[in-house]
This record gives sequence, C-alpha cells and structure tokens, in this order.
Amino acid sequence: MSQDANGSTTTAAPGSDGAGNGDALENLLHENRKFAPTPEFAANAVVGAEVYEEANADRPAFWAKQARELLSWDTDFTEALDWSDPPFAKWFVGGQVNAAYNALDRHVENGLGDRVAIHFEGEPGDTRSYTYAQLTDEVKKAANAFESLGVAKGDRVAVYLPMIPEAVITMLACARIGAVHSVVFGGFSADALRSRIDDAEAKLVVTADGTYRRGKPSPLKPAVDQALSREGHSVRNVVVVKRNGEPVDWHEGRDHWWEDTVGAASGEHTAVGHDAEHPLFILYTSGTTGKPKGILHTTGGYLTQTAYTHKAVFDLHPETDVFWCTADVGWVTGHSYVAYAPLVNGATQVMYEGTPDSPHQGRWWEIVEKYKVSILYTAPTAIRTFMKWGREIPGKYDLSSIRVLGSVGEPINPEAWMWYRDVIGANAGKNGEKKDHPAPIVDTWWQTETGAQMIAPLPGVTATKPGSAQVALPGIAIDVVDEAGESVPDGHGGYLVVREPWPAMLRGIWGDPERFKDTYWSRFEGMYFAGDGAKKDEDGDIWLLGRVDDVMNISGHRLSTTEIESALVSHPWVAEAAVVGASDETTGQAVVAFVILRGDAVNDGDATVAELRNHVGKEIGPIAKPKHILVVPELPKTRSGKIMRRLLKDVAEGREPGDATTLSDPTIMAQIAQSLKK
Ligand code: 6R9
Repeated sequence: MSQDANGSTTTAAPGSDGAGNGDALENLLHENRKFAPTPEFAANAVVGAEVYEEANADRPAFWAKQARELLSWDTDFTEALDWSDPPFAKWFVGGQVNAAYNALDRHVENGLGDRVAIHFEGEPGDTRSYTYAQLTDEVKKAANAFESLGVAKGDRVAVYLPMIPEAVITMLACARIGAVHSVVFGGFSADALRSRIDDAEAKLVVTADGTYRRGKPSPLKPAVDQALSREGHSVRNVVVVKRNGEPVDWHEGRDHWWEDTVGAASGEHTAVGHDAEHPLFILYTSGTTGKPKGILHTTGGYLTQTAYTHKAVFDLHPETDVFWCTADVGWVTGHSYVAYAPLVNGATQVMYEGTPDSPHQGRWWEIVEKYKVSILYTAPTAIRTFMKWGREIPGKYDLSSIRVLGSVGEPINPEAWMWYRDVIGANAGKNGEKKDHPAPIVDTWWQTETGAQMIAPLPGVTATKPGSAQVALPGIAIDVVDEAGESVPDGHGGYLVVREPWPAMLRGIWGDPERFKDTYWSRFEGMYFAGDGAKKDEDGDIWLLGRVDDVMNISGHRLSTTEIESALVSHPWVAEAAVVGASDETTGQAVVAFVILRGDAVNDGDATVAELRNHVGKEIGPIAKPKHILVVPELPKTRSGKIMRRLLKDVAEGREPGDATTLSDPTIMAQIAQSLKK
C-alpha cells in the first residue's frame, strides 16, 4: 500500500508496496504529534471516557440505552438486536418510531418551537431561517401534498434537488408518511437519474427549476424531463420547487409547482410510528461494477447511531451550538448530518446552497462569522482548496466561534490537518489573534453503507493525532485483518473490517440480497468488509489508507472505475477504455482515462478528448469527467486479460511503470510511452 505526501492513496493491496512510494506512508505513520483535550473542554464534554467501557460491557444494551435516550418511541422495542439471520440485522425489534416526529414535532411539544432549526444561505445571498415550529409546519404540508399525489407508506420518491431547505423538508415528509426517499445528487446526469428511478420504481420525483452555480442559474428540471422522456417508467407526478425562476417545459397533469401543491396543503398531519426496521431511504453509491448499488437504510437503528455520533463526536450542546455540515444532501453525509441527526438532536444548523468561491473565496468564512458557527464539518478536499487560496482569506474573518472541527470523506493528510487546526481552529478574530487552545479536530471514517460515523476521536477524551481517524466509536467493533482474516498486531496494515453488527448498518442492497452478501460479507467469514485498507500504528490507532478495490475517491465522492469505463466505451469512437484514480493535490484522486479509439474514429487531439469528457459528463455527471484522457494504441493486460491498472497509474502519476513481466505483451508499456510523447 502506498500513500503520497498528500494522504491520497493508491489501490494496491495493503502490505504490498504497489507504486513504490511507501516512504511517505512510513513518515506518516511516525507522526507523533498529539493534542490532548484541554481540561476545560474535557470537563464540559457531553461524553467522557467511561462510554467505551460501558459499550464494551454489553454492546446491544449500550445502543438500546442510546435509542431510548435520544429518540421518542411510539412503541418501545422488546429486543435490542436480532442477529439470528446474519448478515441481515434487526435492531430495536418491535419498536415503532417516526423519524419526522423525532426531528420536529417533539421539539415543538417540548417548548423549543422558536429555536432556529435551519439558517439557509442561498448562493445569491438570499437567506431564510426556519424555526422548529415553522419547519414542522412545512413538513406536515409536504406530507399532505405527497399523500394527495398518491404517495403511500413504502412507496419510493426520487429527490433531485439542490441544497435548499425543500430538500430536507421533502426527505422528512417522506419519512413522516413512511415513503422511502432516494436522493439523487443534482450533479448527476439525466441518464443516471433515470437508472436510479427505474431501479427503485419511484412514483414521485421532487425537483426544482434549478439552482445557482458561481453566480449563474444552473438548471435541474430539464434533466428530469429528459430522464422521463423515454416511456416505461414508474413516475406519476413531478413536484417542482421554484428556485431560480428560469423558464421550464411543463407537462400538464404530471408536473406540479411546489407552491401550488405543498403551499396549498393543510398544516395538520399526525405522524404515526413506523416499525424500527421500516425502510427510511435508499442511496445509490458506486461499487466495483458499473451498476450503482442502492444502499438501503431503515429507521430505528439509523436514527439512533446518527444522533448519538452527532452528539458524542461533535460534543453537541444543542442549546448553544451552531452546526454546519457543508455536504450536499445528495451524499450520505448530507443525509445523516444535515437532514437527520442535527434535527433529531434539536440543534441549530446552517445550510448553504452554493460553491465556496461565490461570489468570493471568503464566502464560507463570511457564513461562519455571520451565524457564529461553532461546529464545522467538511472534507479534506475543501481544506486543501482553501490552503491553495491562502490563509489570508479566512484570516479576514472572525472565526472565534468555532470550537469543534470535523473532517470526512477521505484521509486527511497531516499537513492539511495542521492547517485546519492553525488557520481555522485557532482563529480568535479578524485581526490575526490566535487562540491558546485551537478547536479539536475530529477525523471521522464511515461510509454510505455504515450510515453513521464508525471511527473517530471523541473531542473531550482522545488526544488527537494529525492524519489518523484513530479509534472505533463506543459500541462499534472495528478491526484490521490480514488476507486470512486474522487481526493484525499494532504497527501492521491490512483490511478494515467491522466485526459486530451496528445500529446504522445498511440492511441490504435494494432488490439484490445476493449482491449484499457477496460484496460485504464473503471476503472474510462473519465480518463486514469495508473495501478500505488500514493500518494500526504502535499505539493501536487506525490510519485509513484508501480503497483496495476499483472504487476511486474524487473530492470525497465515490466513483467506480468500471462505471466510467462503461460510459467511455458507450461512445461510438471508443473501442476500449481503462480508468485509474491518480493522486491529485486538491481532490485526493483525479480520474485519468486511457482509451483506444476505433479504427474508423479520427483522433483530433483536444477536440476528441473534449468530446469524450463531455460524453462521460452526460452519461454519469460532471463530477465523473476525467481530468485527463490519454489516447493509446493498446492497454496493458495480463495473460488472463485483466487490465493492469497499477501500470497505468504509474503513467498517470508520472512514474516509471513498475514490474510489467506478467503482461501478455511486455512491449506495451513502451508503446504507450511512445504514443504519449507524440
Ligand atoms: C461518509 C462517506 C466512503 C469511503 C470510505 C473511505 C472514504 C470516508 C474517511 C475516508 C479516510 C476518512 N472515507 N471518510 N477515508 N478517512 N475520515 O464519505 O461515505 O461516500 O460512501 O465514501 O470514503 O474510502 O470507504 P461514502
């Protein structure tokens, strides 16, 4: 396993020294700076060190206690965990609970109706704040409106919305009636949207005319129209939020403006409890094959672990904190730590629609200053971008309100970690004052599949270490194992696994139980295989080393090499394609594609490359567009026909290709090098 100085990783098997740059990793693992919590922070922290012991004593009992403390149940559960049919877990058996009631109504009933739930900041500068009472009202109306459009418990609803409050309102309205939402990231194409609509057989689509991107209107509704232009789909109605006011095509009978349906609906709606194992949502994520997996989450366990981790890992004090998770609701982080946990915990949060550089590169810091954000949760790729823009920019703002910083999505390199701490966490005002005790950083490892955070320091307990996610959360059984599934000793690397079921675990892949077993439970007997390489350092702390499969991590977003290869070969000019994730200073990894053109295709250089990039954008979405496309005469293959991506990665990262002796034709690397010189 190799890792460059930026913390971005290769996909070579752990233990092997794939690309030959293991030195940086060795340096990383000798990182010995540690930052212990201050006594003040520890004294005021919502959880202390005793939670580990308590959870170890009886894991299901620990989670049962959290479930009862953090949620209001309509019917109490009779059993914490039913693991009689692994890998299919049932948590909080017999319990009935309503997610929307827990996120909304109960806070109003408890006298918190006037607390702000969401401060929304639109990209053009428009703002809206919703109190818990107002948000409850909106969700009740949306629930009534969706029901009047024929949506009932168990039906699927596709959500294709920008980062606006209506996204959260829609998700909670679905949860309220027991409909299953499937949020499709607004950056995905019409084709990607259609395949997700088809897979889940969604009845309703909720979308917007569009959003704003870098000061310009950016459309969404046309992609929905295009997705539904081909017959044979399950969608009966489309609800459209008016956001940017751009003209849209209209399908009478099918399309309804949000303001006419939700706006006109009654604000009376009683939430009833749903079974703890009732499906809450499906979220598609890239796997190692071309077809995205519909990851299924259910209600009781998911809510318990998202709420618990949000409280414990961010040291949440809901009466005073202002939480801001910068993730889009199209990703799991935006589900767990925007739509659900902050609201279930009764917190006040910020939601921002746009890009960090619109209209200027200080936009995020302006927002932190304006709302006095105290907990900021973002991704290493964003931190590295801010590093590139320079510390002077955040230095112009008063960020002294920040007291906890979170990181998620990919390994955070120690350099970025230290910058985050020093420039954001230590900022004590716009005149360059520094705090004596910078805000603690919590690096949180988890996945769409795990539903909630799994490995992270606790800010009032753990002495944090730059670059390491460190320790399993209480009640979570993480291990690093070798090829044979044996636990590795400290100081060694291997594969990251989860040894015991956890409340927010995925309950399956929508419509494909076999793929669920094959993908996660067949590699190691009785363990969940996460697909990540990891290492335990001498203290037993865990360092995440990136994917060990063909999944890339671009700016914290998962993309599969196979999916992009399929998109490329669907273009009439392309005969064959191989895609690798090459280390990139800002985005962690960047997509680099090698293509062989068909005999009748003309290679027009840049024009050909531009056409192919746009084609991938159209098939999957702009985030999947390769950064570089290299036209080559051949691809390196083993005698059994497997593409040797390791060698292509060497080329993409500008190294001499490694051992090529197992190639069916050992001269191919030379041919590729020759063709790239031209
Ligand atoms: C939450 C989320 C999951 C993959 C995961 C891993 C990588 C996430 C990380 C991290 C190192 C962290 N990942 N958090 N790697 N340190 N703190 O990102 O979910 O989009 O499903 O991606 O992201 O490789 O397997 P998802």
